[in-house]
Amino acid sequence: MDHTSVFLRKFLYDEGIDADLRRLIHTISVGGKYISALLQAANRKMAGTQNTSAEDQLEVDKQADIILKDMITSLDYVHDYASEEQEKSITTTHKKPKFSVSVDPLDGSSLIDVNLAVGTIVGIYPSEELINKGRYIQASLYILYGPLTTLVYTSGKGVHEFVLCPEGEFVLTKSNIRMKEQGSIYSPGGLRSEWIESHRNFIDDLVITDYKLRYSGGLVPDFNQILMKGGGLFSYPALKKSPEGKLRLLFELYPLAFLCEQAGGKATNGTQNILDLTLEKLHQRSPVYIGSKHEVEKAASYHKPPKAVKAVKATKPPKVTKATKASS
Ligand code: FDP
Ligand code: ZN
Repeated sequence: MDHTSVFLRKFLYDEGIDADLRRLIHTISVGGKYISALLQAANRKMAGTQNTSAEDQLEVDKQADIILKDMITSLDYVHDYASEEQEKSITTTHKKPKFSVSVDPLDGSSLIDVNLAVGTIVGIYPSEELINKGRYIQASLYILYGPLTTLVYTSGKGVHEFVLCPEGEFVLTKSNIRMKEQGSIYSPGGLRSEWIESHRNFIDDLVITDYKLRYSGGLVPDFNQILMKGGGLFSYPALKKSPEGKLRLLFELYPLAFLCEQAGGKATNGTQNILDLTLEKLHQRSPVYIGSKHEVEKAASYHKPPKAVKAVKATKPPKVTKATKASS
């Protein structure tokens, strides 16, 4: 950090972001600092409980959720706090609600015991809208806890990266991050034997066209790699036994899809844009193809619904008149 360093708060101010949204993003970044410290304390203890998706919770999963819930809902203009760790969203009684927030407090926690990177994912929505469409999203960010703690954010004016420096500030490291039309790496989630056929064929296509496999098993570091390397594809497909795939629309996919679009990329469920999908239940899942446009569009070409047989317009048979009858 030196005198030219641009702090997150200053950057948001210069971007012309609304003061309440700035305070919300800053508050989340402070929550990220606490979570980063929790992880440093090597807290690998199991909580002995399961989340709504029947996944075993670690102590840090629960603590990360408590930190973010307490900090975010204490802002007197936050309406709903929806967390992947909780069955239902929490609605505050604040008088002048302005934003609702979705949080995946600690994504990829199955990687904690092997010391790989994990992350926090956040989506911010106007509170007057129910969080039921990705297109309502106003800002999104993720915090990646790797060798460095980074925060990657967008409020619809490009994608920017900040690094948590030893002095405790998030400092701008990359602004206006862009993805190329086509990349050269792929991160294929899920078990191959469980993939549906169209997905297997698509991935085989990437393999023979010389895409390099880069996969850690953590959504945040895997997506971050594709973004920072300038393109490529992360996928988690429909599985034979679970056609909705694994990843959650509200907590994981809407925020990353918004970041991806803002960086010039694209995100679909194979055929439809992730941000256009309607959320029917809080913990709804969806298959996902996210990254450079070329790869996401190629995925779509493998997932086309079977062509409907063109209906032949029924034509009335010519009236058989006495005259025509006679001529036949
Ligand atoms: P995790 O179960 O470790 O929390 O959504 C959670 C997630 O990790 C993602 O981070 C990751 O992309 C995906 O699941 C990996 O799942 P599988 O190991 O089941 O393929
Ligand atoms: Zn998650």
